[in-house]
Amino acid sequence: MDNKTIIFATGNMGKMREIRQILDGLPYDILSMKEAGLETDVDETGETFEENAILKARAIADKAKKKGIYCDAIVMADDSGFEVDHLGGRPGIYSARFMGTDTPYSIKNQKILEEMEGVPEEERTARFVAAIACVFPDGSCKVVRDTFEGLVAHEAKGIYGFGYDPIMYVPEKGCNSGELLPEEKNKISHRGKALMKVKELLENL
Ligand code: ITT
Repeated sequence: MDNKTIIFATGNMGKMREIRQILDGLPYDILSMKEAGLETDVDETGETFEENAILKARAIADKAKKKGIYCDAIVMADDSGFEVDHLGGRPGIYSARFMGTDTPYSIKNQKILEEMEGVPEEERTARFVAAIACVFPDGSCKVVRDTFEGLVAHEAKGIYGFGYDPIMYVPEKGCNSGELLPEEKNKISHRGKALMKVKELLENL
């Protein structure tokens, strides 16, 4: 039997790489929205990760419907971010937009490290959060969420991952998230754990 299709509504290649690694082995072809010819800009006007994930997935599902393509596909979207407790949860849902979307992460990360200078260990708690929305061909929608807990590091380290990975220290691993090999990060990350929940949903369809 032919594989079914999952379209992932993301323009972030770092996310897309992780999603493919984690969902590898499922009987689904996984396409980015660009590969499906369904690229679109979505205003992330929601106030939560969940709301924004649903907005992104629905926008692409609606576009597919209008074009009359991929009508049997499951459309998914990830809305995620880095929450720093001492900064009142910033950058949070604004993680991609923090200091401007085109600003390099070396600069965004440096800014957070500066804002956290002198803050004691017990107040450096932070986490990555991911909400993943799945829109099914019948129009129904499910959202899952998970977190990846850590501390704001004292310096940026590591060449793996993307975004804020270099500045989150992961106590259980004794290194920063940016120093974790992809397969190690995927086992414990917000996105890895949320996608395991998605796998369960798919297995029970
Ligand atoms: P799409 O909306 O196209 O998926 P985006 O990058 O704009 O891409 P979000 O609005 O969900 O996505 O913002 C997520 C941001 O949070 C991302 O750009 C990173 O800055 C940060 N982030 C999320 N997951 C991360 C991870 O695993 N490691 C490092 N940073 C992460």
